[in-house]
Amino acid sequence: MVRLQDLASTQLAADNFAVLSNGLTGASVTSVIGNGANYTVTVNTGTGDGAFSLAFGNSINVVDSGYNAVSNVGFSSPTVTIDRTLVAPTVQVNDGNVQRSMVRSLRVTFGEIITFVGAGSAAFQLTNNSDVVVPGVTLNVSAIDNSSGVSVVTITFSGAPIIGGSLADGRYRLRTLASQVRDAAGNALASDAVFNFHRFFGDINGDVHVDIADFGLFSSSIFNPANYIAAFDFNNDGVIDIADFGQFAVRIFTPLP
Ligand SMILES: [Ca+2]
Ligand SMILES: [Ca+2]
Ligand SMILES: [Ca+2]
Repeated sequence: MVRLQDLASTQLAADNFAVLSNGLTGASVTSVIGNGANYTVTVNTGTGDGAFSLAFGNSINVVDSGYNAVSNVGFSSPTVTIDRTLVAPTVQVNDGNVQRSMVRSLRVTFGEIITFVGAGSAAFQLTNNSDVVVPGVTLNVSAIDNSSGVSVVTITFSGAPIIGGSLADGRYRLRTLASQVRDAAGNALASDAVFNFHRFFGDINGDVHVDIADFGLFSSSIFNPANYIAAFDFNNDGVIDIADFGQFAVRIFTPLP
């Protein structure tokens, strides 16, 4: 409802109003009903997420009760937020380093504040790249951290296949289940969000091969506490030694299954 004082003789039309939108596509005034000082302005909010407000666009044909032209109508509505979608999350492996030699955590960042429908652990699924759930691996999902203004959770792993805190060698897929996440407006993901990654012990540069490029760094780290590289510590015992080298040696120049 728009109340415009002193416009008692004016018939306003859609083109007297302007929709100021941010992020919305195609927001526009669809009808203006009323006369004199009171109008109901209906706005089609278009598509997408964003916000809009309604303002007076021009004063064409606007006169006051004395039929004097009105040139400066001060009107703007409160801003209305429109949220129709849940932004898909992004996933970071470990701390964001390219290495895939030890995969000990995944950091899932949503584009906004979310809540889980059930337990956080029920919102994620770890499969191989054929979508078969990886047996024996438990996903430990942290509490939601909203301190950055968006929701972030960290996933770590436990279970028999986990050695040194890391997933075993393999090609993986983290699936964020659309049915288990909602934004503040109650929106769900349009579909499950899928993130593909791999783990291959020794692959310090993340190129899915364990080869001479990786060996260069491994050799600088073995028996050299001053150059300890945690991503080469297969058994996570704080040293890079023959036990870790044994694991590196059986993989070099072999393909990741
Ligand atoms: Ca949203
Ligand atoms: Ca490599
Ligand atoms: Ca070690």
